[in-house]
Amino acid sequence: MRPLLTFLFLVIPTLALAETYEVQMLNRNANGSMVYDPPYLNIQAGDRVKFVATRPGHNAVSIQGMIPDGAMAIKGRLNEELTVTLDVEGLYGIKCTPHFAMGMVMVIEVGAQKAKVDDIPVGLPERAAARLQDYLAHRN
Ligand SMILES: [Cu+2]
Repeated sequence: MRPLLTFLFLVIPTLALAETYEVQMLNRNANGSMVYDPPYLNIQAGDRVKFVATRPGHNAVSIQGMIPDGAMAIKGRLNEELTVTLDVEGLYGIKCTPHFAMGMVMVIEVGAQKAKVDDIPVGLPERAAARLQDYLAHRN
């Protein structure tokens, strides 16, 4: 009996607390054009992120160098609604393949908010890098 109870106490809170966060993929909002909304998320390990193809022509793909060690890269197809479970803590950078150069990127921090601007890889398109820096600087 005791091991079963221990198991239930460990597993049930995790299942009950896992949340799904929706991110819209948009051509435009009040923050500009070619944007994820919201552009920044701070979630807990085990939570899910659902990329909603609100407008056509977008996707959600991991930015190289912005995937935590041991985490799977995110690879969404164009126009596809994609739900991912993020189990590994750390910093995730997401880009829209066709609009990367226009700055269509977002940041997800799983666990503690400890990413720094220095964690953004060098060599990204200028507008993408600028938005990533802005999102990290203005998180709350
Ligand atoms: Cu796009």
